[in-house]
Amino acid sequence: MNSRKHAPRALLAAAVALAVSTAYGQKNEEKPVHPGTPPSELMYKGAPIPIKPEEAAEPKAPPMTKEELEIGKKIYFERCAGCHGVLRKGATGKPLTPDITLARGTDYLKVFINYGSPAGMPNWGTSGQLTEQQVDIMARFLQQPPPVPPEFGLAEMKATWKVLVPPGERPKKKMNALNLENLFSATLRDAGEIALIDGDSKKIVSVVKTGYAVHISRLSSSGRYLYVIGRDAQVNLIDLWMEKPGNVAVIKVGLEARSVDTSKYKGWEDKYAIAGSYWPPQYTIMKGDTLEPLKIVSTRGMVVGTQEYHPEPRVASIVASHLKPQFVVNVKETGETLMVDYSDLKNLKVTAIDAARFLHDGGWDSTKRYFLVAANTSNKIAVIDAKDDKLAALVDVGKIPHPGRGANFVDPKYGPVWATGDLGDEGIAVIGTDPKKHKASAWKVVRTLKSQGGGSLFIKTHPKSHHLYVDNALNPDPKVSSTVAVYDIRNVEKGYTVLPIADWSGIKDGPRRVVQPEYNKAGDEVWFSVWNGKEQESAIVVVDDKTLKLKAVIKDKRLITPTGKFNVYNTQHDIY
Ligand code: DHE
Repeated sequence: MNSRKHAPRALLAAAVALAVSTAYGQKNEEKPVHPGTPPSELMYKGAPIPIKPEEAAEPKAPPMTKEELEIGKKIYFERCAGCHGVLRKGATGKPLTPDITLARGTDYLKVFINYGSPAGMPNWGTSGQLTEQQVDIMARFLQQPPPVPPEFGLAEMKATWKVLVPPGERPKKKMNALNLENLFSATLRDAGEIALIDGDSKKIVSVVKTGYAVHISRLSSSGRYLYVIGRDAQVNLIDLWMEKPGNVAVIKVGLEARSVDTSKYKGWEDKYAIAGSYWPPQYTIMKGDTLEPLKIVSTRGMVVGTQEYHPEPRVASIVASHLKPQFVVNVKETGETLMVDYSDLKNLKVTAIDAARFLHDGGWDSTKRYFLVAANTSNKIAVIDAKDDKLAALVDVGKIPHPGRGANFVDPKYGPVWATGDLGDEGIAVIGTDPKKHKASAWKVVRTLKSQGGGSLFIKTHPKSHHLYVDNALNPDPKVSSTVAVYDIRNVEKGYTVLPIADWSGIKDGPRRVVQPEYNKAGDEVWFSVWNGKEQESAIVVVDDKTLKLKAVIKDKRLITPTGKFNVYNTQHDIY
């Protein structure tokens, strides 16, 4: 039946996002209400986006009261937009535009929102997640033209931009006794903060206020400056040379964002920072030491392959090239990788490489010539050649690859390889990365390892280690999501050892998701977050990489919802 094919799918996805109505750690998160769709996928895609309802303009055709529209907007931006896009044109989720929803009508939509469907539509009404009134509001809201949040140009950015400590008033040399190279910046997601943790003593040195739901930290080329981006598109610049490292500048580059990096090419060290936004779809190049916005470039344009216009192509991962004065900017919905030459911002040269749709996260190969980026719901890894500025390959992998920055190691049989885990299945794709000496295996999946299951977010190794760690943070089985699998890269086919990280933390309650392995500078310790709800205790567990035994547990009241951790040295030098 046609109707079951289209509207339910669209609504399914909307509801999927709605299903994730509660962020991690809240009470019903372990209660999946999504028959047919793995909870891991739903949880990951359905994170609320930080656009405030009042920031979205009024829709034009409202057979709804103003109050109802506000409720609809709020529910949509908090629950649905992360998956379906702010403009409802579909992103990783299906489109929910009026041409689809109007044809279905209110009663039809209500039934689906209320009861769900075997295809995966959650039973929002009958599960009690939405009231009857909310179901009715959403059914009508989805037939309205999507409200459009405002643009965010130079004037808006400048209005948010603050230099808290001007460069001239900053220290001329490092004023603290910290071993900066082994410092970790840990995301405290739901606190809107990062914790700076001394890798040697494992003590929190400082907790710094940042944007809402911080996403990642990256280092300047020199290692002095730390850049942190929040989901609300706030960039914080932290000076690690200060006696107590803290914020020296702050700016908002939009309403929603995920990525930040800094210029690393010789002669341009610490000069520029770049941040990519989800809304508005654009990237912003800023002065490295003040965050002054210098150049804003929209990413709206045509999708690779179909060459149709997309109004909201979000900026996913960004990485700085070591080979040229270039930023590698990956645009999700159009599937283009933009090689942005920052040597002349007034005459900006951008090489647009057709990769594949849904570009997300990725990392360099060991030579730092090739950037391997997941085109996640296309189930591909795109290999970008940053020397010749072209696509080297598109590699088919498993379902929804999610590498973080991936893992580089030398495979005894196939030579240098890079690996990614999958969110959507249990596979780990090991891809050959050496087209010179191992031509036959270059850009091919040379091995597919089996992990503990789906829901893998991050994989990690270190040049000095012979271990490969794979988390399964979003696996629905708590036994899996609270542990980590380790492979011996000298014999990866031998299978994995499971480390009970969450048990080692001593924490008994909560989902205790084990997420994002990160090495210390020496490459002999691996840090894992034990990520619990905001009101619950969380921890960071440190494992001795040689013995695979517990080395330390970092617990502190301030350690609220730790997710990513970024070792200064490894992040600065792209070691993974
Ligand atoms: Fe992330 C990296 C986007 C959900 C933790 N995340 C990234 C990057 C992107 C991205 C584009 C790459 C940045 C770069 O390298 O420049 N993440 C998104 C989403 O759009 C998504 C799916 C949903 C959302 O609404 O945000 C999402 N991410 C999550 C989570 O749920 C995680 C687990 C916890 C959280 O903070 O919300 C999470 N993402 C991370 C981490 C990294 C990351 C820890 C960096 C990994 C690294 O080792 O570099």
